[in-house]
Amino acid sequence: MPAFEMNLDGLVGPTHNYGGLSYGNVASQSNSQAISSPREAALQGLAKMKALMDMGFKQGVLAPQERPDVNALRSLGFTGSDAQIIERAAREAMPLLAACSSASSMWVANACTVSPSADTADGRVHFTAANLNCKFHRSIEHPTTTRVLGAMFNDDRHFAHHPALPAVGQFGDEGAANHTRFCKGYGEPGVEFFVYGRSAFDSRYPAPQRYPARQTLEASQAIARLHGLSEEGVVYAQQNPAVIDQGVFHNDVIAVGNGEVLFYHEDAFLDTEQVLAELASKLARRGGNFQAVCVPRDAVAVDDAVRSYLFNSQLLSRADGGMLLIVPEECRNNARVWNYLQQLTSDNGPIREVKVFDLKQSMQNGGGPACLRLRVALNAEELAAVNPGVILTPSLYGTLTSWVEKHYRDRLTEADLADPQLLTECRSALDELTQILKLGAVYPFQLAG
Ligand code: SUG
Repeated sequence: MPAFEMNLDGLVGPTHNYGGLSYGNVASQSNSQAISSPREAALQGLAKMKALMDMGFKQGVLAPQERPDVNALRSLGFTGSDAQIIERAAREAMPLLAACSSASSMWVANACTVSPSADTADGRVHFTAANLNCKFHRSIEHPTTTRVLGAMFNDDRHFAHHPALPAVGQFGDEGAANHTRFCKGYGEPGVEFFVYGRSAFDSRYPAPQRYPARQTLEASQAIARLHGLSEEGVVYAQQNPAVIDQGVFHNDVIAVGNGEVLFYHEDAFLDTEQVLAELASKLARRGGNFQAVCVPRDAVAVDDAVRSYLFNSQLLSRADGGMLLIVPEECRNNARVWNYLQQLTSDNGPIREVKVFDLKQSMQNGGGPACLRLRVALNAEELAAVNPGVILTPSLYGTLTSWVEKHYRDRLTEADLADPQLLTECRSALDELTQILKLGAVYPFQLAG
């Protein structure tokens, strides 16, 4: 049966702003309090989705979340009407209002971990929403994420949904950003590669000194168990703690893989040789020929990788078998990275082509092309079971563009978050969106009562 990889991109929500909320994420910290443009952010994301659709890739849309999250503020002791809650939080606890207003669910590489049916014990596609436990503003995403994924992949015969892992740092889970699947073909059993930043229960593992390691080994192991993955189909690797301390807060900031190819930085992992050998031998037992493309630190330093987001790119299989790398504009603006990319595509390796996208609004918060998409490998029968409302078509692209232009502000500052009208705008936009995407009721304001 034919199989595909579908990219689901997060639609940027109407409250996109620069809250400086992610310690350890250099871009989020350095653009704190900059003026954002939610409208431009959403249109930049839609332009990337359209370009991939036009190139023939399967492309879907993942809906944003209701923000500000007044229920989260209620759980922190704010009372009264929604407007009163927002006004009081703005007066007394602006950092909490900013956290509850973040549009961070746009980075859907962190929405969940997905294991395709060819890898799982029960032959279904498994999804586990990420608890995103390291940052408060992200930890409030998973209940809605689970409902949205349930509405998109709504067929028990093909899709299994697991709630997020326990909400403690020991099971800190950041979803697909630390998970890569290698395979010969998307419909064939593959090797799932889990990269963690620390162990929560075993002090023999090293850990970063400066910035947090968001993903634990124990969280990755729990996901593999929940999804029914077999020992032969899993490889665990520890991220190099030194690169976390240089701003590599997820593995997808330093490595990306697709099919039989891993594109990674020389400093990405601990015990690199052993990790590569295990990937190669496990993939060989699945019939695949593992190819590792290493970017040497002499060509691109970790700092250049973090600033340009070279590795936060999408690695896609073209119909002719060559691979295409989708990179952010910041890669072209960095001479070392751009020179490296010119050489990479001319040396007859697996990566043949580079395409550049302007995603500046998201990039300024540390979210590149790969952060904005969730990959789901599906066979033809499973693809037919996906809610068709979320699959991008030229007409849906047109509808979503007009929807953004109708509902989104062009400019947002921290002071604007204090305006209760923003919640009203967000709710009316999302109410319309659930009808456009045929999701049913998924948001707290639609479920209340
Ligand atoms: O979790 N930024 C996100 C960026 C996530 C990127 N995702 C991947 N690498 N897959 C984060 O740090 C910043 C929000 C703010 O500061 O306003 C933020 O949450």
